[in-house]
Amino acid sequence: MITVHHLNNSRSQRVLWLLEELELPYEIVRYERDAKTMLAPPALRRVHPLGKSPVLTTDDGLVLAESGAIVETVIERFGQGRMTPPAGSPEALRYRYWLHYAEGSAMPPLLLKLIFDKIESSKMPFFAKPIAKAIAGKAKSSFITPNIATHLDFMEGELGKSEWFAGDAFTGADVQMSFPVEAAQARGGLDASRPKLMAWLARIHARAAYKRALERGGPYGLLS
Ligand SMILES: N[C@@H](CCC(=O)N[C@@H](CS)C(=O)NCC(=O)O)C(=O)O
Repeated sequence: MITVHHLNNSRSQRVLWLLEELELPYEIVRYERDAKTMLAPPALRRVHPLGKSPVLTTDDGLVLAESGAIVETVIERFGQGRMTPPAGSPEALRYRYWLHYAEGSAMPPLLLKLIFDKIESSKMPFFAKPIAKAIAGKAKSSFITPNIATHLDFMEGELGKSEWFAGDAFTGADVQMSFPVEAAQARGGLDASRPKLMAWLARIHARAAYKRALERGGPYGLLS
């Protein structure tokens, strides 16, 4: 049996979605973020030393973290050729590219945005507030916001070439890309001015497996 160690409102939602797409049986062990810090509970460290979600475990002793590695491994082991382009095709290279790009390139500026937004709005002594605001504002205007925009333009352009990230077929690359694109819509300025990305989001959200994964995973804040 496959077990997904699932943190609410997190990247593990896309692992549930992948398993629903492949119609594989799985169980969920749930973890709740600390309401104040938003961090995962210590119990997750007993599953994997980093204590982050997702982690996937199997009865035969596999303990796998890192969502890109999970998506790739699940498709390789259990996909029976589904959700991955034919080996050696140009699409296979694109598939690999997006699997890495999602966490390696797209997420870092979005995470920085989240951190600096929090710094701006967090409680602190009154005399520190203007300094913190000025530093956060400068980091966002000079680096973070333009970087996010460059990534969004790039993704928009790529989706102008084909319906799905790796080509004309829906693959694990679309599952892996869902989190950064959803995060960009929630807090990175993605809106109707990038119609290809918005249409792609509408397509993934309309999939029956995506909806089933939401039902099993529970509330998913990035969509609200
Ligand atoms: N690159 C990792 C990131 C894992 C990660 O940061 N997960 C977040 C959830 S979206 C987490 O567990 N946060 C809680 C914490 O850091 O305590 C992946 O894609 O799996």
